[in-house]
Amino acid sequence: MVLPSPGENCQHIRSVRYIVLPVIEISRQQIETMKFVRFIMQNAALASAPKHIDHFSKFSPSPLSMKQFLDFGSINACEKTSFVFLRQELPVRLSNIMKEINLLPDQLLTTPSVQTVQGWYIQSLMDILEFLDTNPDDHRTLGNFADALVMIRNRHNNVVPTMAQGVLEYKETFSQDPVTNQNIQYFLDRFYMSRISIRMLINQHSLVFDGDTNPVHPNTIGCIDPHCTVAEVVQDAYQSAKMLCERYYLISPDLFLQEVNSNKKNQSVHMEYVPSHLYHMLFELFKNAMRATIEHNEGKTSLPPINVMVSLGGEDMSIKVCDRGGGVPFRKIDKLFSYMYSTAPSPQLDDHARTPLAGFGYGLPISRLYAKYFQGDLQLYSMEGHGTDAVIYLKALSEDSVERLPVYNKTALRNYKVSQEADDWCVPSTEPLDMLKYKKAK
Ligand code: W6P
Repeated sequence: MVLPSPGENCQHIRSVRYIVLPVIEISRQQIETMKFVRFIMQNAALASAPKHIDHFSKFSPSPLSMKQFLDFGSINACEKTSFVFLRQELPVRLSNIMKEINLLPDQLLTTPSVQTVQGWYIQSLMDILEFLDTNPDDHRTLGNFADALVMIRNRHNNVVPTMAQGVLEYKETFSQDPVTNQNIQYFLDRFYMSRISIRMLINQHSLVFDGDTNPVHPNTIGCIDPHCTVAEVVQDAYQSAKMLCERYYLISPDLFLQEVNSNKKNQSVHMEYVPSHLYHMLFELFKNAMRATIEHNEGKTSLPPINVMVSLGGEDMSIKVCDRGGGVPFRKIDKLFSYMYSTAPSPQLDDHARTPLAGFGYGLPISRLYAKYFQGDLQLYSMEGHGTDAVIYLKALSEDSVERLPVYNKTALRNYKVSQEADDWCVPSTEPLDMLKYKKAK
């Protein structure tokens, strides 16, 4: 193929009075040729992706502790250190989870949605690999890297709804059996946990090294508040849920908040944490608690309040959100956390006025992942007929708050290869046992 060389017929000199302007005139044919060349070159670059994925997936991700995150944002570390760490660690985390995407059943892997998501991951991996042979001492490198991170983060903004679309297509064509549910659950828990961790790394780098302090929260280090006042986040999340609730139901239950600090009596509870993660979890729990409270107490003149207890111990910082919304039967609790069972067509397509306060989408399973991300958990204790207690468990000590990351290894591979036995317990018979048969046999 012959490429048009500049100077032959691309560039002309046009003089306008005394000013001489070089003007690049390119024919449509040449534009098409250039587009084609770029397309081929990009694809050639993307074609090498599997080789890179194989290489980087051989490394285990390196979980960071809360303390290490804070160190990156203090005098101990600099942007260069962070850059050198991230240009290795981000490809490792991306490649580890990309290996698992490839293990999805073909009918899910080949849906347009999952293909789109996979394309984003490949593109982002290649974007970061560009920096492997750049000079960390060149300040332009650091600037370009920061720009690349912003672009990558934006590229992946819609991963959750796009994956949900894939799951929707998959479950419409295939059975919704417990084995399928279990496999989707296993993958998406790991996939979204990996995503949370990658976004955390990107956010920390961009927030800490953008040169400004956060004007609203000047003491935060990136998105970590070293002195996060838990009760304040509870109040914020409650207020937001209350506004949403009143839009739909015109009323909302009150909040009754108590605190126990077993370490420093009569002092409010503080911890090193990511306020946005805590807010996300609490907002989700409040929406659920409010909906249950209102729907269970329809027609009554007063609503029972939502009781919240914040408790700091030596090891745990726990938050319990209690509603008297009639509870959920035990059989259905796991389904509240199931990606497959809670994937419904977007409620936007439905009657807008009746958009439910909560109950659709991935709010609960993803909230639980936020809790688990720094070694905590989120559990529901429900009593059908009465109400539900939701408890967020977090690590009180920052040295215990270490990222919990999936790793692609033989065990993970095995979990995708074997389809877990559906059930190895007897199915109770509906017919009463005929004891007469056994008597005769004696
Ligand atoms: C319910 C169901 C639920 C889920 C999560 C949190 C609170 C509640 N209450 O009835």
